[in-house]
Amino acid sequence: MGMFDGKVGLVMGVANDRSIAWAITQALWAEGAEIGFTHRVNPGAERRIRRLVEGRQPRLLMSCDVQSDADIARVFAAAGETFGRLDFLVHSIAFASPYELRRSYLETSRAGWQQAMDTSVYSLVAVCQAAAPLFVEGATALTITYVGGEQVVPGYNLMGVCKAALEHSVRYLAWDLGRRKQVRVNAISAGAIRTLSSAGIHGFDRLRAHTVKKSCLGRTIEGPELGSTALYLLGPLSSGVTGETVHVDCGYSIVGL
Ligand code: 0WD
Repeated sequence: MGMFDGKVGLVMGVANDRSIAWAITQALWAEGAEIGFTHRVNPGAERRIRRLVEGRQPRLLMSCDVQSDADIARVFAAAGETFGRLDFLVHSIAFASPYELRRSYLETSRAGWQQAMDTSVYSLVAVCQAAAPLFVEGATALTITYVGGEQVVPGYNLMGVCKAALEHSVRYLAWDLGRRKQVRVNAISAGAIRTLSSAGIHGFDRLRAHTVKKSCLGRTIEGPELGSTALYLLGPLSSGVTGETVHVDCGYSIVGL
């Protein structure tokens, strides 16, 4: 019997088979969860995710631009019609223009800031807001952050500031949703892993190599390690845990130099 048998949720942010959201999906499926998916509004993104999930024939697979309130409303209305409720929600989405990420933080433009904050931070608030009426008592939400939100990681720049805001949003959302429906909201702070979006981070390969040198375990993390921590945070084993950022980074973030 799976830990997620009879549970249904939404995973937002599978771009391809290297996505963190995909590692989480596989862990959830292995434990019996039913999952609906949203992908970015882009024919390539749709093709890639359709290919990945077709064997499972998900009842919900829709595009959703998280910068659009109308899109979010459309998706959660469909989730309501299709599933009638949500036991969990995975938000694995971030974006900053590569142009902004190549520049120093000092040179961040207003438009670049707004786009990055909107896509990477406000989107979590927006989707939790839309999901709230569907969340069952004790439902869970999860997002993904990075140590660049706590410490200066040269090259991570604007996205680091987004992650700081995201982590604090997790705490405020944990308060609001916890008081309302015992809904828990947590974040995984993931170690560096090669995906479509991390490829946009300047010096990402150097950063991964540094992880091997600096982390307690002397290696980088693997997708399944993110999947298993997601199972813990989304499921009953973490029933007393909310508003937390759990580091899954081979101990990288606890080491000073
Ligand atoms: O090392 C890493 N890869 C780490 C990633 C370390 C620590 C944290 N993270 C975070 C990212 O910042 C992000 O929040 O994990 C989350 C997932 O990132 P990922 O799995 O590394 O990246 P990817 O597979 O590219 O998924 C991010 C997706 C986008 O993919 P594409 O490549 O198609 O842009 O975020 C989605 C999109 O699917 N996305 C959007 N979805 C809806 N509306 C939007 C948008 N406006 N923008 C981006």
